[in-house]
Amino acid sequence: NIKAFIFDLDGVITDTAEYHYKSWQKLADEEGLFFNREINEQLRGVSRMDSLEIILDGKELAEDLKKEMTDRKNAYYQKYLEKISKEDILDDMESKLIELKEQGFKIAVASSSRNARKVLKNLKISDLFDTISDGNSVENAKPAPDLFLHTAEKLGVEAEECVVLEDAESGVDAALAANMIAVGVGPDDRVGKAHLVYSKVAEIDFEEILEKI
Ligand code: G16
Ligand code: MG
Repeated sequence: NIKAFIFDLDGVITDTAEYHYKSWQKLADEEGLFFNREINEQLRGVSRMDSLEIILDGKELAEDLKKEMTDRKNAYYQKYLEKISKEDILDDMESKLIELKEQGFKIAVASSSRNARKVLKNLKISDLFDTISDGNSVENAKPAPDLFLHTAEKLGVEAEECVVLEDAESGVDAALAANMIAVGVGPDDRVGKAHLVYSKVAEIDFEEILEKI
């Protein structure tokens, strides 16, 4: 008996991946670190510090230096965020969200991003959600189930009553670990472990999801 839909932000509601990419690329260039789009793909849904660790690829640095680097990357990223607006909502996601609410479902955002509230504010959809969880909400990032479990608790529903929409492998893993229904958005080699997969956001069909699960 599904009561709530929990949405990942980056890759499901909007696509800020390109801005993350450009910001990491700038930092990597400044630091002489090897980075490209292929490595960037591995950062999908991964927290800021975990992303830096992937880029460092085993290279050990002092904690304060790593903190300075992630702060610098975030400053570049926030510059891009100033430019985003309602037009950056993917496809017909806003009308889909409104429809789910009208049908009586609770809806939430559960993003790894510490900038999630800022992004939602600029997209002008913050008020639609019953609750918003972000990169500050729990200690253990995706693929740990914590962020989704925390979100279900705030919604007042059981994990089994939640459907999670995710574009990242780490997010699908987190949803499955939380004992929720996982709907993947993207190629099978990325989100194929989900209960149901759509290749892109425009194809997500909520009626079908409710029928099939
Ligand atoms: C998003 C992105 C990730 C990013 C993470 C942390 O997660 O997909 O690439 O590294 O947030 O972002 P920030 O540096 O803003 O805290 P999600 O969960 O919304 O896909
Ligand atoms: Mg995502």
